[in-house]
Amino acid sequence: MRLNEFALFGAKPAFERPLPVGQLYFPSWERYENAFRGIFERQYYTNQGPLTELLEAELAGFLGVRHAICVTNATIGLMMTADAMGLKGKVILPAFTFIASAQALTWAGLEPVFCDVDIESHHIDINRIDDLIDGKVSAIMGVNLWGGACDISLLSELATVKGLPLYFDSAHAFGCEYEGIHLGNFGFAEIFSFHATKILSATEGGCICTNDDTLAARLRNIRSSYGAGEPVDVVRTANGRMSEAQAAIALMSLEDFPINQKKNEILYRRYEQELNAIPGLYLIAPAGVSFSNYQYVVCRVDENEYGLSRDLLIDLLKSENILVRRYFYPGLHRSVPYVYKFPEYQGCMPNTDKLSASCIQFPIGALVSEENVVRICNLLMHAHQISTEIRSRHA
Ligand code: T4K
Repeated sequence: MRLNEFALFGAKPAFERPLPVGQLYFPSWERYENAFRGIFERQYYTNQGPLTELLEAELAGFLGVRHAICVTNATIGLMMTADAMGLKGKVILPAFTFIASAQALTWAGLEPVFCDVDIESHHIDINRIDDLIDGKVSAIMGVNLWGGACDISLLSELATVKGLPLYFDSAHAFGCEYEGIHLGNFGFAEIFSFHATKILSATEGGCICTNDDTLAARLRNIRSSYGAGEPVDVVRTANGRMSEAQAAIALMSLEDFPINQKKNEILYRRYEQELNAIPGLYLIAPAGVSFSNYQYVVCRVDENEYGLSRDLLIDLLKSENILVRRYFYPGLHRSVPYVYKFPEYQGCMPNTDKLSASCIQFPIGALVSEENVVRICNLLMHAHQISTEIRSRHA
């Protein structure tokens, strides 16, 4: 390919319809219509209706967990969990995650303590946690990223030794297994996201999983009086209810999970095969899990080897209608408001800084085919081959 065959330099975009990174697995119109007809016939739209009850039972059965508590979205689930666990003071979490992981703590009146991540796995660097623990730290929150997981065994061991409760933001990890056990069963609680861009979708939605009956009772009371069961003492309540419309979509999505996971895996393997031949692009394998949902295709761009910076590559691909993203940018320690509140973190998160400057997420999910993956990778190879020209023309 020559320079003027790229859309960035005037050609027609390679893809007519934009290819997003989000999963966007949705049921057929007929299934959707049928489910919604039921809701409208019952004239019962929210407040722990029959579909939400059914979804909670099905999720608990699928994951093998005692309690699956459905909520409006994962962010409110994270806020409610911090409150229900009675956390005070500070909570340790990785600096390389989505802003909601930290903002949920801020909403719960807690101070996030940022920990750098492991450069290979992208997960919290367990060796750095000890130095961050002081008398004010009341918990550790692991974040399970990219369809992978933290080193849960080591993290649990450390939390036990330090006498700190451990819980997980598992927004990316629905359906994944660690040593053959579904995520959702680890720590005090795990929170999943059912956002449209996740493999299990309720358009918006989420779920808190726990095997702790007391915590579950508190969470149900905090969520709202509906579906709460026995009232228990909680400091505050909220409205974190999942509507029947959300539950209907999530039920169909759960039914489709095996097919959608398989499709993702096939696409991931195709990326793996194609990217292997391109210098400077390194695909990140889902860390630590025995089974992955392959929800994200994350790649590290080595600018020197590939020939283009990560950000120039993003501009190039977006102009071709390949809507790649740079999750997570910037690291939380450089994000507002934390960059102003905690200037002491600057310079202390070298791995988070490296990853947020070099990671790129490629499209995967319902709207992507194997043929699309091959075309994307061909473009990537061609861009590498004429990277010097691209750089000088773009300067
Ligand atoms: N913890 C972690 C580690 C998380 O990653 C997240 C959320 C949370 C907690 C909180 O979970 P929730 O409270 O959201 O349940 C997205 C999502 O909004 C967010 O859920 C997700 N993580 C985050 C990583 O990404 P954006 O703003 O970067 O993506 P967005 O909505 O622009 O969508 C991505 C792509 O998908 C775009 O190319 C457009 C396309 N798209 C998206 C939607 C929603 C469509 O084509 N159609 C659609 O309907 O945040």
